[in-house]
Amino acid sequence: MSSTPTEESIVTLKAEALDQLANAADEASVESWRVEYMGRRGRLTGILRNLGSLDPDQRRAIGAAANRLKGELESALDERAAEIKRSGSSQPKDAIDVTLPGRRTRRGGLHPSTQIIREMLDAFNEMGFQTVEGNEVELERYNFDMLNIPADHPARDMQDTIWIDRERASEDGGVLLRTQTSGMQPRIMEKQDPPVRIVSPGKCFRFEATDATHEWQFHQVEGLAVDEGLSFADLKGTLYEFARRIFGADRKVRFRCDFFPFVEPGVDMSIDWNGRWVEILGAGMVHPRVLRNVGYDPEKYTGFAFGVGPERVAMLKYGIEDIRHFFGNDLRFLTQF
Ligand code: YSA
Repeated sequence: MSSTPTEESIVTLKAEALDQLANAADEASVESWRVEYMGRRGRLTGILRNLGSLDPDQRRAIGAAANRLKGELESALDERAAEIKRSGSSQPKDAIDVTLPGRRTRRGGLHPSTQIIREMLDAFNEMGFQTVEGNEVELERYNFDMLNIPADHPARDMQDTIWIDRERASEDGGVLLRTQTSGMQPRIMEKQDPPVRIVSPGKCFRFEATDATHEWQFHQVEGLAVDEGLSFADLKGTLYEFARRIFGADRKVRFRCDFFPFVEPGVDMSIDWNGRWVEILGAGMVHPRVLRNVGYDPEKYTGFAFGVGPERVAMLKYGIEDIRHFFGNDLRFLTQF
């Protein structure tokens, strides 16, 4: 500053300097500020240098004010520099440090249940089954009654569930979280005439104690085929081929008689797991009463159906020892797939 220093110019300089310093966000800005105000050609240095042009009284008064300001600006400078160091923002906020090593971007992935369900659906699709999506909230009528499981049937106890509205006054009965995907059988058959060949994946819920092979929420993939002349051999052939595609030709498979009110005869299928059998599905020939319930003629049509548990399939395929990992939300498990 080369003009004659005045008290006003010192007051103005102080306000500008402190304002600008407060806005200096990093070390480089603080250094530019220092040069602008206190460097060899700085604005305050200019005032101090020009004190000699003043008369003695003014020089004393303005000189004292200028020196006071110099002390204040030096303290403010030290303080601001320390603040910046403490906050670690020696870089502008949006600066990119190109010297940092690269980090892998975390990519999301499909849940293991979704992956195995897709694999299972692919196998059935290739065998001619069409995929149909179902509903998780189901009417009592489809989950139980249409499947030959009336209100007083003991099979209901084995599939105790979470009711949305149990007392609902309707001929469809209450509303519940479905216990099995089998409700899709009557839903599909009511809508279309044979031939039928569908698979329907989705979530099921049961009010039951959990252990290594039982969860209270799990998936199933339902399968249904109805046509003239379908036999138990078609059921067996379809399920053996499914097991071969998923587990390979060498894995041991066991078929056993089982009971489900909506099939006759009924079976279940297990897969060998280190000398132990783990059940993956229930199946059977569609009960004539179920066919009649949807208006099909059981003298003309026969059918087979099955319900597979994908989490159990994935456990057997990948050696997962506890089904509870699937819904534990633990990334150490989920990211392995
Ligand atoms: C039977 C005959 C048919 O014509 C059609 C479908 C069925 C299956 C029947 N709806 C059913 O749900 N049978 S099941 O209770 O034995 O379950 C079938 C499969 O679902 C089981 O083999 C298992 O793989 C899976 N599952 C059942 N409860 C489970 C479970 N998976 C995990 N946790 C549970 N609590």
